[in-house]
Amino acid sequence: MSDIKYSFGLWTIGWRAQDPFGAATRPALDPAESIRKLADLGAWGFTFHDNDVFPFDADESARQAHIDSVKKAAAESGLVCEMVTTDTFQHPIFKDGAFTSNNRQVRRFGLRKVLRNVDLAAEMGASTFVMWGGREGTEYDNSKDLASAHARYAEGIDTVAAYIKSQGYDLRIGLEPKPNEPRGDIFLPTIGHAIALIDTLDNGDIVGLNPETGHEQMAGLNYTHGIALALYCGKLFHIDLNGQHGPKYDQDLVFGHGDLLSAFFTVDLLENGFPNGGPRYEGPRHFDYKPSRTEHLDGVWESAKANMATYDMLAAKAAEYRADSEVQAAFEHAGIFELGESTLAEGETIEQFLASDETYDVDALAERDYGLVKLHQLALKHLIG
Ligand code: 3MF
Ligand code: MG
Ligand code: MG
Ligand code: MG
Repeated sequence: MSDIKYSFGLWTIGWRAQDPFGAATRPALDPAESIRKLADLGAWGFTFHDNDVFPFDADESARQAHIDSVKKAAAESGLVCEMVTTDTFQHPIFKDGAFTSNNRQVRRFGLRKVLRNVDLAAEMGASTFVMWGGREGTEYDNSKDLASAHARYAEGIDTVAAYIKSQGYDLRIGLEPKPNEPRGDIFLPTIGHAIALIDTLDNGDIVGLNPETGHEQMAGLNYTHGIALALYCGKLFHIDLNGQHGPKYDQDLVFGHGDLLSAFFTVDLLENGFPNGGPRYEGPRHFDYKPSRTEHLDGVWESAKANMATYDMLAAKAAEYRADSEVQAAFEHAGIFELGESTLAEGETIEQFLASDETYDVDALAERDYGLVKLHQLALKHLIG
């Protein structure tokens, strides 16, 4: 196993494989046992929703007993609690949303649940607090005043961020976009939508993104492009890696078991950065996948290992790809390094630019061959050759 910091949500391996058409196919796992098992398999960290660890209706002593059991397993196994998130989607009270429910009492209840969980995240030593608003959305476009819904969403996120600051917690919020499922349309459906809303917040400096591979691909989008934009904007706070085959239901396959080429370029970006330098992702390589419903407990742990093994293999391939002088020459030929040069010269004003008598050989420029197919074939050669 490499020294890459891999992390898993307790709800991933803990998923009992119930779906809209069938009952669970696996028994419940004890969170503390899962933590020990993940540590044995070589993972570095874990993450959880409040209700992955204690039930929604747990009384104070039961809640504390569950938390203590997880803390003990973490301390004994050395597995790091790096992110905590809140379940605002399972209980029927959230059927019309938490922060964006039309019902103000539901919104106040949801906010209280999230703030309580911020305290728990800080207590657990997590550095990221993820917010996936799975029920924030609609089935019908006339279900809500859509401006008020976005205002309430922004208000909720800003309130949580303000609370984190007021308590002096070392936590940043990662919003997780998803286009649909369980709602027909979920608010903040993509990375770009979330970045736009963050820009309107008073406390947006500690609010960023937790993009999930499959969620962007469900929207027909390119995950690597999405996390590149988030990095460029200084907003890639955390990631949910998994596999997906294009726009359909949220498959949550093992990382690389969906679009493998896309997974290769995701790993290449995460491990090797942009060819011309720039911001790097420093957080854990976190998996949010589901062991398929066909698998029993052996398959659960095999699939957990498969995420890490696939990432390791892709990281090794991506390192060879970047180190290959033929690839670097193809980068040069393609103009990838030239794209790192600013279009206007340093200090050149718009007036100077417009006044210059620079001419362009339009025919020659139009005939330029970028060699991008050759470059891509080199990537493919490194991936599967
Ligand atoms: C749903 C998800 C969520 C989020 C989680 C926070 C249940 O499609 O991806 O998992 O990832 O709520 O990380
Ligand atoms: Mg998913
Ligand atoms: Mg998901
Ligand atoms: Mg996720």
